[in-house]
Amino acid sequence: MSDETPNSVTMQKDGEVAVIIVNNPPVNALSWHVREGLKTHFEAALADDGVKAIVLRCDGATFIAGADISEFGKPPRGPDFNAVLNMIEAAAKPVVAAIHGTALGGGLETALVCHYRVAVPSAKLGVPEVKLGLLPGAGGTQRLPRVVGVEAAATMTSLGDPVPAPKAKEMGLVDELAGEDSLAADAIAFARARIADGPRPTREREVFGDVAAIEQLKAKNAKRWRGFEAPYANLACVEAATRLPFDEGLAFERQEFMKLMMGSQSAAQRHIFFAERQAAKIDGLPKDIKLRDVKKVGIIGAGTMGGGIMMNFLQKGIPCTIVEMQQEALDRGLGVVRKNYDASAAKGRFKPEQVESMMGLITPSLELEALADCDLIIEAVYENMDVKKEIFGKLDKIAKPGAILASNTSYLDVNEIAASTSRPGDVLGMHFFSPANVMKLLEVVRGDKTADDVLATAMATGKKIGKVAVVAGVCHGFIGNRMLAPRQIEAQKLLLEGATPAQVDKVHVDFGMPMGPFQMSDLAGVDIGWHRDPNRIESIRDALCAEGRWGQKKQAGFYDYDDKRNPSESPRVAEIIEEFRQKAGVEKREISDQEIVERTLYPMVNEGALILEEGKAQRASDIDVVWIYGYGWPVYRGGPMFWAGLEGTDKIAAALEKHGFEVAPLLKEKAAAKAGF
Ligand code: 3H9
Repeated sequence: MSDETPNSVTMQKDGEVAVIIVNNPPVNALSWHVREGLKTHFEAALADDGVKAIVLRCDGATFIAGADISEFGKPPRGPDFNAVLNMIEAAAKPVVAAIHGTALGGGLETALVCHYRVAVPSAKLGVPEVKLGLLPGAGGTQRLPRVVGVEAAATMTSLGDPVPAPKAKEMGLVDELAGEDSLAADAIAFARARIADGPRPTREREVFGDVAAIEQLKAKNAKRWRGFEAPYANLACVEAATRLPFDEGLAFERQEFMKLMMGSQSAAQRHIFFAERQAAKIDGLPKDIKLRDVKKVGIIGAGTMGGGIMMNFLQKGIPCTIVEMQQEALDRGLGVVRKNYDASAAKGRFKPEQVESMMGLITPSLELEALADCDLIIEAVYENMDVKKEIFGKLDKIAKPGAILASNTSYLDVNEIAASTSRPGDVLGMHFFSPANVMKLLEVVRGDKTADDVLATAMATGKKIGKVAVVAGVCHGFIGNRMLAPRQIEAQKLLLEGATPAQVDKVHVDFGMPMGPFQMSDLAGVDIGWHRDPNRIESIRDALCAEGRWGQKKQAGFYDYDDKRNPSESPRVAEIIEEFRQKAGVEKREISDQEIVERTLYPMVNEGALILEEGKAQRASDIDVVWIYGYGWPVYRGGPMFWAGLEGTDKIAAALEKHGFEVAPLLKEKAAAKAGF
């Protein structure tokens, strides 16, 4: 080891047991110096005749949480990981992994070359590489089926969800559960007791279980895995383990790992891993800023949004007061919340008593005055500036000093709302996405006068309720909806020129989106934001609305729907489009799928560039996070701004110019440099 090598691995001795300890905060990732330290200390322990057994454990919050993802794509440094693992597995003395926190990815692979595993009950073990577009590339796909069998190995690798230690014990992945506070001592005692048994190399064990489980997993998850490469590569490796000798299986795994590692999907998924964590950081704010307490939350409006927002807080045990104007609306809203919880309970997600205790946290009221003791009040009434200003004006007189006043507006000017109070520093936007209890995105909209601690508290609150929170600046539609607008406008123009709703939607679904612009419009309601004058018909959408084609809820929108909401192409919509085409004097022509991409997806990148230029998003990766978690942008394409880099910003700028768009200066700059965002 060189002098500047961090001392991230150390060794202690307890009689005949050597204890090798990893300490590489924050998550004990397998950085180059950890691999080097493991090699050095295992070699020393193996060479020491006084050592009869070895324990591997970690200091800090967790066992090894995986390879160091920040090293991926950089020139290799330090010893090869597989070589280190093979050395540990070949040890002539029993090696015991002592696991707390999370043993993930390369961390579990390290535990799998140890001959035995001891874990505290709160530990979790898993191979989440698939979520990074990868597979366990250090023998995980070959060793797991030898320890837990084909079905469990296939499930763990292809889904990537960790297994709690007690379940891992049942599966044979953990040999013994240790005391929650006595892992170090228990592992040493366990190792001492294994001296007589000797080593148990995993590679020498037989693969067991039924390979049919792999096909069953594929069938069950076909929808979830649409477009993804990694789940299938994981399964191919587990399948290979059933028929290839260990070393050949390892070579196959290596080859598949490298394919994924070099591909764009994993690059995109790794980008999102870091982007999601980066989004939580607020530029220019001290990390240790004092947050305000949020112990009680007020919600104004018991509609779909208000009820959905409240559910997030109830699930975290935070009491909520919910206010509506009419008893009937309040009852209806609470009824929906209960129905949702009962449905979740029926699926086993909650116990019936949990539902009761969550419902018990609600204080319903018809008076805004009931919000006087709330620390955070979220207004979720319909989109009307006058109504919102009136509510905030009243709240100003009711809310206690220091309470945070948030609007769930999806478009409106948060500064104007804040100006209707005498405390604009306490006001900001908290824009949830529908269904608010399910969608992970939260846009936290920072007004010109929003106080730093208010912003930081809203971001931390978002995290607490399981959301991925992103800071947005005040502008029409903030980040997500602002970028949606040019896409929807262009999609309508394409209809006039000759495309059909089904063609446009198919291009988006093939791209990996959960639905296309017209399917989305039908689901959300074609009438949202409509002027409601059936005689004023200025667009295809106006014509649809005037005929009551308001989307799925009316069984008619851009598509026709049957009783089960199955869509079919609508002859009436085709007629409406044709009428409009003639009126507008537009000649019908063949529209290529590529043109649909260029005119609906490229303008989103352009709008994203404007958002960045104007400082309405802190960074390009925040925009990606918004689209992944708010709109279902395929994670394997990394979000629109990351995708722009893959697609080529020069290609995008040129196509936008060709189609008559004004290209954002930042996009032009990136295009000239052939750079991504
Ligand atoms: C792998 O192992 C491939 C192998 O098969 C080998 C093939 C040859 N590397 O999430 P947090 C950072 S692939 C580098 O906020 P938590 C993270 O960015 C890997 N950095 O904490 C953050 O940094 P910052 C398989 C990492 O307590 C900080 O640590 N393993 C890594 O909520 C704290 O993270 C995985 O996929 C890493 N591996 O959750 C596990 N992990 O403070 C990925 C974290 O600067 N990690 N960081 O923002 C996790 O799932 C969670 O981090 C964990 C802790 C559950 C461990």
